[in-house]
Amino acid sequence: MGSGGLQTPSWKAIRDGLRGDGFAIVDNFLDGADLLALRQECEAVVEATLARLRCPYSNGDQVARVSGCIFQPVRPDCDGVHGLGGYLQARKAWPCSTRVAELLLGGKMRELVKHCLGTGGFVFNDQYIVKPPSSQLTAFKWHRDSDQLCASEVDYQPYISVWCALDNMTEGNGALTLLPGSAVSWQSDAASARPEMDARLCSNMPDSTALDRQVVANISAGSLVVLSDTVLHRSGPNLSSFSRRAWMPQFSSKPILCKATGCPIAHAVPLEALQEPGNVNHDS
Ligand SMILES: O=C(O)CCC(=O)C(=O)O
Repeated sequence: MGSGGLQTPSWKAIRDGLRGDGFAIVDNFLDGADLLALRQECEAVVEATLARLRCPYSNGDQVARVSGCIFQPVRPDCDGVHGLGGYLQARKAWPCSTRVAELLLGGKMRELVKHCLGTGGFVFNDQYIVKPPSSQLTAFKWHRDSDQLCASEVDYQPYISVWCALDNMTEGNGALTLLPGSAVSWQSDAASARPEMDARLCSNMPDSTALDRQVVANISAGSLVVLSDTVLHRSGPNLSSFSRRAWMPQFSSKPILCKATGCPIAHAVPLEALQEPGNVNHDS
């Protein structure tokens, strides 16, 4: 954490942040080559998504309306994607980049996940959040990432979101804003988290006194925020003249499954099943 330059993060500080505040900021996690690959993949994924949705990127409000500013490299509903082989197959095909797959599944990310979750973890989801320029419709209201998993048909498991800034973040372009201490106390097992999860369902708007504590993550490109799936956060609209891009892979402690079918509700790619950290075999 802390100041400038690529260095080994303080894992303890990250864990303490996650458990205490519900999030932790890690400066300069990505290097220049990571950023370049992510920005290139991001551009290709946005282009492919908007072509499918028949939406021009020049109309920021329309982009925000049709995409919700969310762009997924591998859509969970594609046939055959759920297994490890299927996921890796999809992740090496256009518009995805091999270099980003190596980052997502490789040593640096696996170490971060292991320190945060205490286990090897599973890739649960992977998405870009791109706010087109000058659009009021690009704000995200206060929410917790796992709000949508409170449905009783989902077998909830705790997870983290690794929100990586691909551009310098400011209040003017819609930086992430978090409420420290708003997360359900960190549990690595779902059974203990569940009652607290259910109790907080109706409490997504922080009271005005709590708002004094909100933290705007004015972080630079290459830095990241690790969030508990239960911490309250929001982001403002992008009123700048440039796109605002973030990459947000999510990692669960166990597969997150639909109770009725036993299928993953998004992905469930076991990081520990991959052999050499940093050396992803795309043919496995
Ligand atoms: O990137 C952002 O501005 C916020 C994204 C977010 O909160 C989410 O995807 O849950």
